[in-house]
Amino acid sequence: MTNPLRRRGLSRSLALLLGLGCFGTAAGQGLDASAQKTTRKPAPGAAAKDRTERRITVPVKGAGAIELVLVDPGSFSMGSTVKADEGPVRTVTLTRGFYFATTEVSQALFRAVMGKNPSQYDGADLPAERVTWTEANEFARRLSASTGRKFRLPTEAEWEYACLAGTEGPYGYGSDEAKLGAHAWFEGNSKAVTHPVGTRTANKWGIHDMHGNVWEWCSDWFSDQPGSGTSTDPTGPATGTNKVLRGSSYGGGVGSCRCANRLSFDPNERFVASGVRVVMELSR
Ligand SMILES: [Ca+2]
Repeated sequence: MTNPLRRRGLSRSLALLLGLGCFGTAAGQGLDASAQKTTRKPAPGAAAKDRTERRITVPVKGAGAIELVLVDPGSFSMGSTVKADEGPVRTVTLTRGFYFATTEVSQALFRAVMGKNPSQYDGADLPAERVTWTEANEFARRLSASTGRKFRLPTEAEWEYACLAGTEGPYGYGSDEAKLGAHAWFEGNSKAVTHPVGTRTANKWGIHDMHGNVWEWCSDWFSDQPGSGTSTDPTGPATGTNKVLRGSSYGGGVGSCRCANRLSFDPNERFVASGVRVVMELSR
């Protein structure tokens, strides 16, 4: 029997790759709607080494190392009123610090850990793409096993917090759509292909490519009603049909690249522009 989600996913993949539809390019979209604010605190509960090292590299056999930056606990305004599934804007508190990879997972790193590379565009320093959520989750599990550290996919809240990087959004550098090309490979400059990870300007927390290049899987099940009021360390619904993707891709427009924008696919869908980003938990 044909899975209707897969059928729908294929057509959505094509639309998204071309920057069409509701994920598209409406100028001015969302510039005043999010009003995100962020406060940060020192990371409690972390081992002394993790509290002091803001940027670390973890060696990975066969792929050099993975670089991460420390993201401190804090509160921020999550979501926007631009699209129904992004709102309402609510206060989210993350009580634990975590390390966040400074780039998307490259194909060299993905191949070293997984022994395969599903990507359409071939290049060791290009982001791994056409990765299913199930594969992305397994990547994090194997990376943990081989390094002795705890890697996992980010929650939606962690991802959006790291994307905003203390700004009020809707982008991690502020609100000027004309500046997006300095920070993102998107439909305006990508020439419809992926580009080497970490080659656009990082956000204020030292993180690259949160806008564009490839979409990034999160651990949460998707809900079109992502909560309201306040929440602490949210992890999404207990069950669901689709998993969340964030950040848009080389085919996305300026509206699609907003920090609050959301997309979802079946966890076994091999979406054309789906990549991987990992977080690493602090040692205790
Ligand atoms: Ca990205």
